Amino acid sequence: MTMFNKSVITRIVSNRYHVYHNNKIVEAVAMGKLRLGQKPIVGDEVKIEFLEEKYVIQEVLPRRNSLIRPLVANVDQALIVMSALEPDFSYTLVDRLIFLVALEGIEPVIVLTKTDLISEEKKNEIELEYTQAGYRFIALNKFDDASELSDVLAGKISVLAGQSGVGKSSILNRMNQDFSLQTQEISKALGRGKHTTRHNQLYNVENGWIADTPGFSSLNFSKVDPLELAQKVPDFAPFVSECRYRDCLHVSEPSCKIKEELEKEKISKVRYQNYCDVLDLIKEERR
Ligand SMILES: Nc1nc2c(ncn2[C@@H]2O[C@H](COP(=O)(O)OP(=O)(O)OP(=O)(O)O)[C@@H](O)[C@H]2O)c(=O)[nH]1
Ligand SMILES: [Mg+2]
Ligand SMILES: [Zn+2]
Repeated sequence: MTMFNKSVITRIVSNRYHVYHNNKIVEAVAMGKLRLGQKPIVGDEVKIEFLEEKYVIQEVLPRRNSLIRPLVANVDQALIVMSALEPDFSYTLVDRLIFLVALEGIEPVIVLTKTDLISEEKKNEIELEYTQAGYRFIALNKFDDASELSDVLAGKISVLAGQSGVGKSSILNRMNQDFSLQTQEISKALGRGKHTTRHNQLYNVENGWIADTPGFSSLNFSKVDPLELAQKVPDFAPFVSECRYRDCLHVSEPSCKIKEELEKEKISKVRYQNYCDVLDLIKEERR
């Protein structure tokens, strides 16, 4: 396993850094000069030395990328978690998360949880919507041990993204009995008005790292550049170079390849509509 010869920050508690280093987790402090620059975050790869009885982070290596929610660096993929029911499945929410993740150049993997609560037909319908468009898709229920995720996670840094109560922490608990992360019935979580999971931490699973993260309460598109989104929606990406205009938003421009493919049902109508709604949202949020 080459990747984890690297030293990686797995958790930050005030100014103490938990760093995976030489096959174990050590606690380290940051050099004074480090704190003046970019603040290290979970997922950062670091150079670390043992000096005067303690581990000291000497340098943070350049980041490949970083997500803001959750705040994690060097993310290889995001598992977009959505429950089949409780809370209700929402194509809108899944697609908005796909867009945000794709804008960061991070690969989305769709994970449908709580499939024990819906019919096989309904499950298949959701699965087809995403597999047809080329997404990786995994369906889970509470009787699964979640080992289906093993291949997906191996050797990578992954984050779990999804609203509160969809079962993100439950997935990790099923993958490793030692974790015993706190989970909670959604009715209770909503009643308290708080999320069950409240901090960022990377957990070691299947020779990879995965961050359990608090569910979000809202998604913000105000800083998204519509043209960038138009290029990066994964469903559109294979075709965008064939639109007549380089700055095509795929709305009402002539000779738009995306609209052509949409007519031929080669691009999902659901995703296209969700994309158009997000364009409107960007306009509104900018006002
Ligand atoms: N029926 C069913 N319930 C599930 C399944 N997975 C999780 N749950 C339940 O869903 C509830 C919420 O699960 P959590 O794992 O706490 O959800 P979370 O996404 O981590 O929530 P936050 O930490 O608040 O963001 C718990 O009561 C779980 O027992 C499943 O596959 N089927
Ligand atoms: Mg949780
Ligand atoms: Zn176009």
